[in-house]
Amino acid sequence: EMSPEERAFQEKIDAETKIEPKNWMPEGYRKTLVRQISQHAHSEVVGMLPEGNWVTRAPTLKRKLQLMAKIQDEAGHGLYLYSAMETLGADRDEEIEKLHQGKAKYSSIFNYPTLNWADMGAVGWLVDGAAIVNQVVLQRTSYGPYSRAMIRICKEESFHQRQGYQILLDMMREGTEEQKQMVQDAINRLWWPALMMFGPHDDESPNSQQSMAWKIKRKSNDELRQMFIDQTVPQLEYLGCTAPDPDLKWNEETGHYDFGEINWQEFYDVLKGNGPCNRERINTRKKAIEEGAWVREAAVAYAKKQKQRAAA
Ligand code: FAQ
Repeated sequence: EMSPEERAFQEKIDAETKIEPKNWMPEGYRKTLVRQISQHAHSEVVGMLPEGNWVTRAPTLKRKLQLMAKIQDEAGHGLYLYSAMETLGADRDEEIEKLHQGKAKYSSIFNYPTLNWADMGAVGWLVDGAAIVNQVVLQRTSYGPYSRAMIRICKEESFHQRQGYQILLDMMREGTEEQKQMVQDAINRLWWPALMMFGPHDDESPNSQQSMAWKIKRKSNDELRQMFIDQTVPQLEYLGCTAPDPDLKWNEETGHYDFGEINWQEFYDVLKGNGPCNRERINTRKKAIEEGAWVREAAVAYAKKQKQRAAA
């Protein structure tokens, strides 16, 4: 049975009124949001690493600047999201510590390596592409601060998606035979991991039902995955590439593409920390925090000094 507070809360949700930090909310709603938003923030931050791998090897100065700008955007997204999470009473340092101890999840996709320059195109096109499909819907999520963070994030992600696709188009149109093969190779490796970003099938997704009722999630994992496939396959064909999925084909009757089954064993292995790069990613983040400690200390000392001067 719902308490009167809970009923009033659900009525607000049903009426599409946003829930704000100081409003009453069920403990489960708060916990679910802290879980999802912290995982989302960690994903943005760890998500910088596969692309960071190519900053020193970008083929031209222009490409390097674009890549650096994109990576900085991801850092910014992480910061908005940690702030949104803090409005729920969660502690940023504690949540980051859980990440470093391997106790917190972040998107499975960032545990795969980026092996050639075409991966920078494929990450922008497929990974940011999948992220947008998920996040456009999250602009309508019921929690105000999360929903507002998504609006700006989506604008930046669409720029990322286009710059990624442009890298691939240039390689396919003007590249050598070897460069064209690099594009196909990047797609072969990242295609299935991109589809895994949407999470398990709806009937295997323990959080979906309650999150949909609370309108934290507005569309299900399988619905979003299908939307992504439907919008991406024509772009794949325009590139002149193929997907590593023999079952991928247009279905006249449903008006959607049919596609093959994801390797769920691989998905759960990556979630457990056993993907190709999990350990490397966490170690890199820990090292970054340790090596940046002096910068944070200096900033705090400087702020203190300025405050004392202002008071004097
Ligand atoms: N990876 O019951 P559900 C980006 C976990 S985009 C890892 O269905 P839920 C941009 C799930 O957390 C990527 N874990 O869960 C960028 C749950 O675990 P828990 C970030 C996954 O929450 C681009 C368990 O499996 N985007 O960063 C994954 O209802 C390029 C059961 O699953 C977001 O985080 C996965 N793929 O639905 C940055 C979007 N899938 O906590 C740099 C916001 C599922 O119970 C470069 N998040 N799990 O132990 C969401 O929309 C949802 O959390 C889902 C999962 C849809 C990801």
